[in-house]
Amino acid sequence: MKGNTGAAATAPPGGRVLALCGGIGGAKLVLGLDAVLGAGRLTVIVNTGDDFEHLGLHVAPDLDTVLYTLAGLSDPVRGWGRVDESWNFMTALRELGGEAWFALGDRDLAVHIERTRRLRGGETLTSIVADMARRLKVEARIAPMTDDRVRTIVHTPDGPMPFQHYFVKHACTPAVTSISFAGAAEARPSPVFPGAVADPSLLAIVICPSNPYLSVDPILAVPGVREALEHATVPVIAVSPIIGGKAVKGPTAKIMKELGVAATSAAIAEHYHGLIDGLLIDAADAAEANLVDIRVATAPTTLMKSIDDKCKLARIVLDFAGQLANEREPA
Ligand code: FO1
Repeated sequence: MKGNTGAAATAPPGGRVLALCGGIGGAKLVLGLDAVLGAGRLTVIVNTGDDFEHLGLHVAPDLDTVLYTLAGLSDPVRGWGRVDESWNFMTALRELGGEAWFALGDRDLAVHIERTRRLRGGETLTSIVADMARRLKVEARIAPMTDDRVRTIVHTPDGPMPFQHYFVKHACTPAVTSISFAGAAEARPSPVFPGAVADPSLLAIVICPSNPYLSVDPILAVPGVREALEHATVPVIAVSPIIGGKAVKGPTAKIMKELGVAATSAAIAEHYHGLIDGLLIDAADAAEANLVDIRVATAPTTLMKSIDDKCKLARIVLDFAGQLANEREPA
């Protein structure tokens, strides 16, 4: 909201929201935003730095997590993969001594096979995801951050590791010394992104409570994305993934400590400095609000267990965005 055009304050109630998202944690808020906004008002740009080629297939875990979550098909316990999954393929693969460290369920496999076939036929990831979402009756617009190849590399004392090797094969155990995004400098944003940012009915841009280092930074590393957020004419709001010094799930707090950063919401605000207008934090961290120089709102909880929790948090995010837009002086 750096341009002060007042766009969000005057936007019609039917305006749109653009969300930047990684996997499981971010997808929960995306589900709440979609439910609260109503049909077709949400665009989600998803991290593809976690994508990898495995068993000859193009696997896109964060895209699939968002797709399954919005389609009501995600496994509620694991958070990734499909509900009511069966594992015959993995059992048979293990019997053959195949590479079985990354679990591909039988139903999930269909998405990887179909996506790989279409990519090999020359279709873009943006087009494939849009079509799969339509077939699975998802009304939100889901797009990858880019159609180009960007791969998150986790640097550790044992050497560089492709993301899924660090995350799944090594269960996030190695210490992280730095993170890089191979191919990002040459990548272009998905064609969905410029249109979504420039949409005159856009109300807000939301950075979901995904891991800032592993899930959001790859999106911001695609040339043009960070700049678009910096110059956005609507409020840019992040939801902190940290509660009381801990991450709800995953290695966010561990990585922050390893990178020499305190695992606090104040440090999240610092990480997104110059990019966001407001940070939404959990009431447990309310004391940190004074430590940062951007607007902070507190939610009674940022934990999202039930659909009700997700909708409540989404409403708080949207109210916060509305407040920030209204507080601006007229152009
Ligand atoms: N996570 C795991 O911890 N173990 C797995 O075997 C695994 C398989 C898997 C298959 C498909 C998929 O879409 C996601 C999968 N994930 C698995 C989750 C994935 O590694 C993470 O969600 C992300 O990449 C981090 O956002």
